[in-house]
Amino acid sequence: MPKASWSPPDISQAGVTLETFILEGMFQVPGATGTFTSLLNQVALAAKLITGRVRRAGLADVLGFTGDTNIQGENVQKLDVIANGTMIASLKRRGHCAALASEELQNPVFFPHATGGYLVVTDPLDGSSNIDVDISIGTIFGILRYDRTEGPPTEQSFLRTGRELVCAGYCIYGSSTVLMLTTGRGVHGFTWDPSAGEFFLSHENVRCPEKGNTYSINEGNSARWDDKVRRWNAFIKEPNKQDERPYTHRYVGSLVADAHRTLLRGGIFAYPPDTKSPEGKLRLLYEANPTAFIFEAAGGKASTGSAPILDVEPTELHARVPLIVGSKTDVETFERFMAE
Ligand code: AFP
Repeated sequence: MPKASWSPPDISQAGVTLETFILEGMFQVPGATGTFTSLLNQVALAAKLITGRVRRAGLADVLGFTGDTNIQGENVQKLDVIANGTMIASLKRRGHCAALASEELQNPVFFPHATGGYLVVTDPLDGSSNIDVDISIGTIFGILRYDRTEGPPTEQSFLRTGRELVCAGYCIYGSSTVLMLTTGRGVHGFTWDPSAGEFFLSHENVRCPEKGNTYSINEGNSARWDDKVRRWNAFIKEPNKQDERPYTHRYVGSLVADAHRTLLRGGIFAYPPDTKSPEGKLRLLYEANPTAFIFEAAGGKASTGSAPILDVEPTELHARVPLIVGSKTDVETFERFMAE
């Protein structure tokens, strides 16, 4: 009989909850007041509540459209509204978040009674078109510090580069629910255990592989790409054993899912500009910046094709940007084609 390769997990390693992990991080910061820790816990609470709604969606009459369109001109799904409302309610509660900018709302939501100095940017439910067909979706968020001595925040307060994020993360509602998080030093992942009602540390100090062999792009847009993107796309599919070409193609159509796979396995995700979306399709503040912040913290790279995403100066709340993220080598190869 073949020897079993599985042995029971080391029970002594179980039990680092997200809350414990965040608290222990706070204890390492001299003078920390607990505000940031508490804010992060509220973001995690929203993720817990949203995962509950997502998991029961087919039973709770929350699938399908509301009949409205959002600021992006997209049809709003019932779960989009629920996720957005959950995020707002959760962040309003403790008064650490002074204002929130969301994909779902034309203008930021201001919390006038807040005393804390943080701003949150979020896509509360990314990948909406996948909701009704049970494909992975997620929540993306980023946290910026806000100097309260400057008076109440305005829309302008959000228009800062991704370098100024103090924290970014996403929660993927996939085959399991996983929350990935970074404050810039290391990326860590926590898996939701519904029986315990807790997120437990499951991916410690994630590093994006230096190079992968998977590419992720909406190939249906190829007629709209420019020649440089087409040349890169042809290159990635050319056979060449030395650098593992042709790459395998994977595309979910939820940024969270495509980014999560790319972060863990390596390779590249690209949403370049095309004739339909000349500025790119993805939103800078609450999709591209948090994703870029995570990839950089994990040793990967995030680019517009010619410059780091984190250096892009936002011109408006819902600005769009080309987004190329993944393994350092793979993103550099893409940039080389764009520079030719
Ligand atoms: P939806 O939330 O409208 O489904 O958009 C998802 C998204 O913003 C991002 O999550 C995907 O990576 C990208 O759009 C997919 O866009 P295409 O459908 O054009 O490939």
